[in-house]
Amino acid sequence: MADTSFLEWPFFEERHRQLARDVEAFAARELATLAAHAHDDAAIDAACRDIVRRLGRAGLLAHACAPAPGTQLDVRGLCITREVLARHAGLADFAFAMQGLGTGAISIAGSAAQRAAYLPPVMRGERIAAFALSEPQAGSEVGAIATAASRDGDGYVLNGTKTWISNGGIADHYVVFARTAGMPGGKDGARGLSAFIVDATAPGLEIAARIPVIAPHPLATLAFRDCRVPAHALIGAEGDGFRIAMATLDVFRTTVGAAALGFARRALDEALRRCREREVFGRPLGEHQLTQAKIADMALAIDAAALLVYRAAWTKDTTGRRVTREASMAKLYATESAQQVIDMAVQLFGGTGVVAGVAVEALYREIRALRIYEGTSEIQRLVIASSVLGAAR
Ligand code: COS
Repeated sequence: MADTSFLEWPFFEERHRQLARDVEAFAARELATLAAHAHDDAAIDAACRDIVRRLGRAGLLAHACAPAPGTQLDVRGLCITREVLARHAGLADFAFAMQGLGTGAISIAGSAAQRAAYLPPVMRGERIAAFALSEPQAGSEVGAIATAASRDGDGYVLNGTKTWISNGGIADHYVVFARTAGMPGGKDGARGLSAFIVDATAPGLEIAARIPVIAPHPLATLAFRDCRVPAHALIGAEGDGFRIAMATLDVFRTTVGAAALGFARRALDEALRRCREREVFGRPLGEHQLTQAKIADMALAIDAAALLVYRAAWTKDTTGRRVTREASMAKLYATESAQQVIDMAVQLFGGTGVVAGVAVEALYREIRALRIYEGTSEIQRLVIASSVLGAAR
């Protein structure tokens, strides 16, 4: 049984503790019976759609969006849900998280009409959302985005390529960041970006390629060829795109930390079981001091990560202010330390730890991308340093 004593920390209200119990009950009820997804694309896509529908029916996707104008995303709710789901099944965490990330810009900056049209079906699990920021030449450097959105009559025409798009191919809409002014790269590259909601059925939008990854989930490259969207697809005003993307990442980077935390907690649970069950040199593994050192390091890393994740979430929820530094610290520390925690768990399992399909082997694959997506560890260090140096000026 996972340690849930962190829920007694003052960051949480009773509704958060109840949410943790609800997600736990959902996982026990719905995820245990979910067929282990095969490594073929169709089965993975079907599993994702199924999980989204189940999350919607259970009411858990209500925590992924902020439908009422003037309200904000509940970052602690997002984090708790991701943490608990990640402890049980990486694909369930992925499916939940993308419903939030793929509507984050609408929850944060959407008009009343955009909220009403897009958020309720996503919260019911009836429609699938995706976030399309990265491009082949614009990953870390958002200001290098080259996808163009040209004003044309009463709408915009999009041309360009987006890649590493989670839910690519199964999403019903994509929030796409494209250039309405200025040139890619350079000092002013971040200005002139705008955010659009593009329905998957928009003519001129195609799935150019499926990308197979280490922990399989739907991931694709999208091509926009004279893809026309109406003027009301624009989120906020022209030129707001960079700010909207960053504000979305300020929320979701913290939740990536929470997912990493869920993976790390699961690794510790597995390691503790191994310590009880495995005997070596005539004693249980857990009675050896070298093992105890690992267990101590794992538990310490988990608590430190949890403090950073829930500090960032609590600060955003209770102040509403920009939490760029706190979110970057949470993501950086939680993902990097989870990788180490999981690696230690694999080591404690010995040869069994690298057998395809065992829990710690799956965690070892699941964690890796979290140190890259939504801002690499290197970008998080740049963001933290820039904030610390700026404050000292
Ligand atoms: N919230 C609101 N506004 C923000 C912001 C935030 N979190 N971060 C920056 N801004 C504003 C800045 O205040 C600045 O405004 P002004 O032009 O009015 O001064 C503007 O946006 C540009 O900011 P900055 O100069 O910091 O932008 P840079 O081009 O230097 O880029 C980094 C900053 C590198 C941090 C950004 O490009 C980044 O986060 N890259 C990683 C992207 C990423 O996560 N990719 C993964 C894709 S999602 S899977």
